[in-house]
Amino acid sequence: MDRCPLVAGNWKMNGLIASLAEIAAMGTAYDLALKKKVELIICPPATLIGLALDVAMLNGIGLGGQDCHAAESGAHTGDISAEMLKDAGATYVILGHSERRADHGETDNIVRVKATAALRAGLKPIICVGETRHEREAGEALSVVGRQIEASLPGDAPGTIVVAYEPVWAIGTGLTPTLEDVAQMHAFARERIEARLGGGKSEDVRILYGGSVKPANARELMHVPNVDGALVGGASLTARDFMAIAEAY
Ligand code: G2H
Repeated sequence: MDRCPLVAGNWKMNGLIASLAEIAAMGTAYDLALKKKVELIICPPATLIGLALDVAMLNGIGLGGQDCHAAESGAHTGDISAEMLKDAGATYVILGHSERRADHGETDNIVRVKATAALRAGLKPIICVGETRHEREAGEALSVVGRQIEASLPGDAPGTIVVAYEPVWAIGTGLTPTLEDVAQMHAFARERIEARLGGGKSEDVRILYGGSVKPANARELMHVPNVDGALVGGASLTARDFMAIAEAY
């Protein structure tokens, strides 16, 4: 199965207008040879999506949101709908990131409803799953991730969804699982995605690894079977590090 790798930068709550210069520098380094090998997107704060559109599109870099509301519009102060992200120029949206699950009480059910809204708006959802340190130490990593996949993915999702496996204990900590653990989890995740979607559709779903991806570990992580790219946080904030990760392909 030919799945084009995706390297997605999650800027989280970082980035001011001056940071657009980093996207411009990424675009300069995203040459034709690299474009043939890997798809790049940046998910900046929503305040920057519209402003980043010209420079990103000019250079073939896609844009994504970091969350969306399940409703199309309405009385939801402070929220942004999938339609609004799409209107601003996004083509992807990250959903169910562990920071959203922890800080905003997002459940698998909420994530699934948001993913359905994103698909309806024409966005590709990047649905995040991953176990906590406590769950891994208790031997529950596979069952937790299996349950999250079952409950967070819309059952009738077309092949445009992306799943990101992000062990919570690896996020922003500099820690990463062993390559064997990553291989085991990604193979398991594809099985569970197939059980959820059926009809061989899991073969079209890209499964990203996320959690302390940096230039120094990108190459080994990206060549693990069933790893179809990376969701990168801290190392996506500068063109130098993000492009070094993209070059790992
Ligand atoms: C995990 C990741 C990006 P970092 O949250 O989604 O962040 O690469 O900083 O661990």
